[in-house]
Amino acid sequence: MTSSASSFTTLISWLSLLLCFVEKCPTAASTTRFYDFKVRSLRITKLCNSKDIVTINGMFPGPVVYAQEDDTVIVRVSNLSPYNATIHWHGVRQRLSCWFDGPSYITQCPIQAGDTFTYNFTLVQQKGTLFWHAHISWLRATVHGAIVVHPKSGVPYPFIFPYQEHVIILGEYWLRDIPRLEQAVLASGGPPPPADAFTINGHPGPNYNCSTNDVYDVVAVPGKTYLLRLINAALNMEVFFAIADHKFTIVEADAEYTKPFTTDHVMIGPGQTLGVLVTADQPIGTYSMSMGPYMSARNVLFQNTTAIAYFRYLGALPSSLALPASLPSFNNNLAVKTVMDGLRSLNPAVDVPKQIDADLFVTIGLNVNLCHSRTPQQNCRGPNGGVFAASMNNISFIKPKISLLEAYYRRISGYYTEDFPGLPLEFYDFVNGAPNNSPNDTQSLVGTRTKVVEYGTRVQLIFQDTGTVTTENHPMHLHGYSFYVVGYGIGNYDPKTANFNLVDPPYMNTIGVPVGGWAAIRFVADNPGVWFMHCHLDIHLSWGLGVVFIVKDGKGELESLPHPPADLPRC
Ligand SMILES: *[C@@H]1O[C@H](CO)[C@@H](O)[C@H](O)[C@H]1NC(C)=O
Ligand SMILES: *[C@@H]1O[C@H](CO)[C@@H](O)[C@H](O)[C@H]1NC(C)=O
Ligand SMILES: *[C@@H]1O[C@H](CO)[C@@H](O)[C@H](O)[C@H]1NC(C)=O
Ligand SMILES: *[C@@H]1O[C@H](CO)[C@@H](O)[C@H](O)[C@H]1NC(C)=O
Ligand SMILES: *[C@@H]1O[C@H](CO)[C@@H](O)[C@H](O)[C@H]1NC(C)=O
Ligand SMILES: [Cu+2]
Repeated sequence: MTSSASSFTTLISWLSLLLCFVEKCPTAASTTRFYDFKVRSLRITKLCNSKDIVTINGMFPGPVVYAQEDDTVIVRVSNLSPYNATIHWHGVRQRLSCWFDGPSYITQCPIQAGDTFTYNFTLVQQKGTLFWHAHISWLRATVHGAIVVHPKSGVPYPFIFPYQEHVIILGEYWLRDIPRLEQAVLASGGPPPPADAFTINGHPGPNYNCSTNDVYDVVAVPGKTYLLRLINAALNMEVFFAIADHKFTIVEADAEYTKPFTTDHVMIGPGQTLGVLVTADQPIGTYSMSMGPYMSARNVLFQNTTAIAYFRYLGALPSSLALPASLPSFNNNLAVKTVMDGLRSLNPAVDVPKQIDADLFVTIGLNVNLCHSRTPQQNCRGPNGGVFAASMNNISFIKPKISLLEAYYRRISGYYTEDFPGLPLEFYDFVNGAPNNSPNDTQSLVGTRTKVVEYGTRVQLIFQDTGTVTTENHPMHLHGYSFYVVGYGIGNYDPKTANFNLVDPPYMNTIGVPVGGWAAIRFVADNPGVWFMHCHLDIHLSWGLGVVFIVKDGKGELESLPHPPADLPRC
């Protein structure tokens, strides 16, 4: 670009900024962003072991996808690894583009070794921090990266313009090969082992003996404000995050602006993202940014060490000791509630559905099923010689052999049923009791059941945690939509006492349902397709904590699902 052209562009963007304050923001032309993703299995030397991990373009975490609101993103994924792969664009609402959502056996068959598939979707009215990740087996552990969607040119943030932005991806790392680990855990019927390390942007930090000299750091200029785009890409752990002696102001959650809320820690579950502002307003020094466990379930082994990165002021002596951050203790449920209470939509005109067409009540939790293996020593390692399972309304989801979207679209019968119940079979004391008053009744039913809804249905869904095996905070994620979190509480949901916020509820895609409690969400089912809703702890998803919504086409224009792309993988 010539300098006169660029100053002209600058002038235009200043003018539009001005317009933005005066009137409605101008709609800048949207662009198409192209990315090439190569799935590769290779060695990453910055981690202490020397085995191969599955990556995108040899990077861990993977490349950042940058775009602006309303841009189209085209990503060609070539699978050069020996494993089946798919990529999910987590939080992208995929308006009329369900074919490109990515969950394996839900919207597509896997991209098999040697094959290529091109994802093509538009970020319709979306901006903020999202991420992409593999949505097949447990490959997400290493196959993930950020999606950063900026506002349109000339449209300001509704908060102080940060001096710099940093993506901070929180992860869990295993020294063992992930596909083998998955196979072994699922065959055992028992729980997964804790991760060997937590990681911040791929670095475990000084608490792990392999990486003391290799710590991720953010260099901070005294007095400046930074926007940290936090993403929890961990497989199975919800975590706390804090910076020593610094407070955060949360300004965005799941790529939607929130009312500014200041806190000294955050809790973030797998599948969630938070935009937080932090100002370098402390004495010059090096401050730890720490990530530690939040574990709400009983009797679960977990990684009980913190990953550390540095928030290092310009001018701090390299030898200066990093000040430690204090994190809430691993079972501090109140610290979780405090953060949740602070999440409110910034948008003064939220369009929360006030009338409800479909009122669903769905229990979520763990189960132990009977083990029928002839080699119980190897395969019946769950409690009391059973096998672990997990369910929604007592149904453990079994993934089908073909893509459900294809089965639905081409009317291929026999792969799923349409009888997912909108209510539990029995109402009992879900949190403290047992069905039929029989504490040994921990079993679930298995099936590939879906819930079919008409286009435009206004849905309310209450998630109710159960105490079968153990209560636990489950990060529930819905594909294809954001939803308003209109209420939550502890214990069994009771419509007579439940408090709902229909004024400024946060608009999210993943909600951590309080341990031993409930959460209520609302959304309008106006995006046709086959949409997965599941717990974002991969082990729970593998055990069956998921269900599929089928949203039918509407009658109007732009209300039906387009034809599948020509290169859609086959099973
Ligand atoms: C992406 O989708 C749009 C709209 O459906 C289409 O016009 C375009 O050709 C597609 N691009 C690619 C590279 O597939
Ligand atoms: C740290 O070192 C000890 C002893 O050498 C070893 O047993 C352990 O596995 C190491 N931990 C990590 C995370 O590498
Ligand atoms: C986790 O580690 C902390 C600090 O080392 C310790 O106090 C606590 O007992 C540990 N918790 C569990 C559940 O292992
Ligand atoms: C779930 O289904 C199993 C198997 O049919 C049954 O034994 C159990 O009572 C059911 N539990 C609930 C809570 O409905
Ligand atoms: C990869 O996907 C294909 C198609 O679904 C399936 O037949 C094959 O068994 C899968 N391979 C592995 C290793 O899971
Ligand atoms: Cu869960």
